[in-house]
Amino acid sequence: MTEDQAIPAPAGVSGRPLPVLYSFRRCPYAMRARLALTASRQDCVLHEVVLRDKPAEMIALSPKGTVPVLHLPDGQVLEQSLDIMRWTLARHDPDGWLSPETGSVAEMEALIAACDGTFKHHLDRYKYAVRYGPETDPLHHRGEGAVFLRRLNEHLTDQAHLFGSRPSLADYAIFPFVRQLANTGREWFDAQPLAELQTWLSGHLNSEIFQEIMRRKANEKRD
Ligand SMILES: N[C@@H](CCC(=O)N[C@@H](CS)C(=O)NCC(=O)O)C(=O)O
Repeated sequence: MTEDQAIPAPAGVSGRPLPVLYSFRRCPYAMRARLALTASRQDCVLHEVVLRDKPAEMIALSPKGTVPVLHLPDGQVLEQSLDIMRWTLARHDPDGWLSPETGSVAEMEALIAACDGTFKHHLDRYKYAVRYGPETDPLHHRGEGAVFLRRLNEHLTDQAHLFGSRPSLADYAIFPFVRQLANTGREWFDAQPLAELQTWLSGHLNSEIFQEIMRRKANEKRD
């Protein structure tokens, strides 16, 4: 992706204006958007946002104030990570993310909804328990999150990815959130009897596409 060029309508190599992506490197929602844009070879202008100091032009486009936001050259604004994935893959899906080998698009969407719903609820209360008050027990929420991890592991018992032998929309939409839970308590995660899930996660973390979307700008500070 081209980084930090002038907005609102910078041109790509073809001379056509490019979409502008407002993103935050470590946000799992922004990761899934960057993964899909990269897979579909959709060039964008990438704006790395500081979450406590969001740019006024992003808030003007999307007052709800979350990343990712994709501003298309025709003025359309996509402000949900899954909408960005669906939009770009509908235009170009060379690796067949929308055509799972096993199961259907509806089944992928249902698994993603469980990730974004119940699993994310427990993940937040495990990772950021103090934000939810003293009665919030992070270990209880870790245990509840593990219910979804076991569900994922079952998908992976006879295939390398959630919907077949190659990764699909579901894998790329979900693994950034599993990464976040694993990083919150690495020893605990590694000790779980979830061998297939652990292999799946490390495969994604070591993949070329993940390395690419996590690459820092030359002048960016490490966090
Ligand atoms: N439903 C949204 C959720 C996006 C979201 O919650 N992003 C977080 C960062 S991971 C955010 O921007 N939070 C606002 C903030 O922290 O100020 C999506 O799928 O894009």
